[in-house]
Amino acid sequence: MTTVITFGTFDVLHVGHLRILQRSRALGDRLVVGVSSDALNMSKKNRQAVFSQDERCELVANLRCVDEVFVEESLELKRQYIEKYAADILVMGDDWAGRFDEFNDICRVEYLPRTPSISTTAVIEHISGMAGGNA
Ligand code: C2G
Repeated sequence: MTTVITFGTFDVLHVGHLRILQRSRALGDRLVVGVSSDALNMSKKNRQAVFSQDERCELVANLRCVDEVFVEESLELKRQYIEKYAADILVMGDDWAGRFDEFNDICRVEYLPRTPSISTTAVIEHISGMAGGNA
């Protein structure tokens, strides 16, 4: 049984998120996802997530390709999370390429290409623009 682990905020869930989770799951038999806490997201992005960590966990946990979720409290705890969930493969989007190579001693580290032309920021800007147009 091959366990895959990946991490992310997954705010305003979109098809780029879904596809990387599907591609991660296809590398093994079980997919575990660390969803960034609200505090970790704020420290990474300097912006409050639209959906709370409980809502983001609920959405991700109920995708067919996801087997288990937990709240990622700190970027510094990656090694502990990989060991706790006995992950064989760590997947990250290629926006993080090279940043997690230090974990090659305990698992395989894969960086998958991001889906082009979609992001949480773009969705938020799109909706903000629509709201402005109707005002
Ligand atoms: N993603 C993607 N294509 C997009 C947008 C996002 O493949 N168009 C991927 C990202 O590369 C990431 C995952 O979806 O692997 C989640 O994206 P974010 O929520 O932006 O996650 P991020 O803030 O990069 O968190 O421990 C590391 C972090 O917690 C990663």
